[in-house]
Amino acid sequence: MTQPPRNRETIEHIQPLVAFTGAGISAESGVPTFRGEGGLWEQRRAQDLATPSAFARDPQLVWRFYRWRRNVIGGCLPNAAHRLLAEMEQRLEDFTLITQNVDGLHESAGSQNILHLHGSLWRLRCTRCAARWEGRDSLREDTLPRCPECSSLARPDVVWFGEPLELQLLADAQRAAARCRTMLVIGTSALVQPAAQLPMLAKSNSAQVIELNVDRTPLTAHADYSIQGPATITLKKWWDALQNQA
Ligand code: BJW
Ligand code: ZN
Repeated sequence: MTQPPRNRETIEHIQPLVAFTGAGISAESGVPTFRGEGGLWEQRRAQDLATPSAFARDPQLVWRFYRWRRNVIGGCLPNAAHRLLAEMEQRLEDFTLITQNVDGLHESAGSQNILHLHGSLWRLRCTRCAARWEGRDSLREDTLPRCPECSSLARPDVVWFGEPLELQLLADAQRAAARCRTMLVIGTSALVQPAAQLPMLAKSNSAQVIELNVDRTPLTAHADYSIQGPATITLKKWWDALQNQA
């Protein structure tokens, strides 16, 4: 179905609520998405930049890509959709934010409890020991970042293709998806596993799944409602309609 929900629901009826976000929520902040027109993988091959073997082969190339992303995203601000999700966290008793995004804009908007399935662009980790650290400052272009504990090569603390998601994090996300009454799926192509299973998990446990996206995705046919349009507009419309029912 591609029309907005009638919103017979009130704030109580939609909880537990899970918001599950992807790159599309940050598109209106100027953050490039991955797929589709102008997406990162349109001009580049993911297997050359976002896999462990790419990093082993050419860490300079991979770090150049991540330094560039950090520079672009460092200049982006959260948008109205990020801010509204942060407000929902304050207003609702049972709200969970699950994101695939590594850009940090949910935190900048004020969201506090976030399950970051694919890590963070603003954290680094050691390729040898267990060290992990925040690294927001710009990274020198002439040298590769090193671990402060053991001086081994550092890598972005993100999840690349072929790498497992952090077990506890995935379990927490699956638990939230399985117990929610409503899941908002915002700005994701719903292609990348295992994250893409979360809406289906919610659905198979009788949640209402509402997709907010500018385009159709493989999830569209399974969603209870699919609201087409930019997230800043559709999320506000959905939330405002809910307030008017209260
Ligand atoms: C808007 C909008 C607006 C725009 N408003 N909407 C074959 C079949 C099935 C699975 C596999 C397979 N081959 C390989 C796999 C597994 C693989 C996978 O899923 N591949 C598929 C692509 C085929 N998955 C993995 O490898 C994962 N790990 C794994 O499976 O481990 C198994 C394992 C177990 C035990 C031991 C070892 C391994 C890991 C996946 C990691 C993904 N990493 C990335 C990079 C993160 C770091 C970085 O940023 O560099 O995560 S890839 C990239 O895709 C990033 C994203 O989080 C993720 C999802 O993308 P997202 O968010 O959906 O963005 P887009 O660009 O795709 O979509 C944007 C959407 O927004 C679009 O729909 C637009 O229409 C919409 N939009 N503007 C609303 N204003
Ligand atoms: Zn180390």
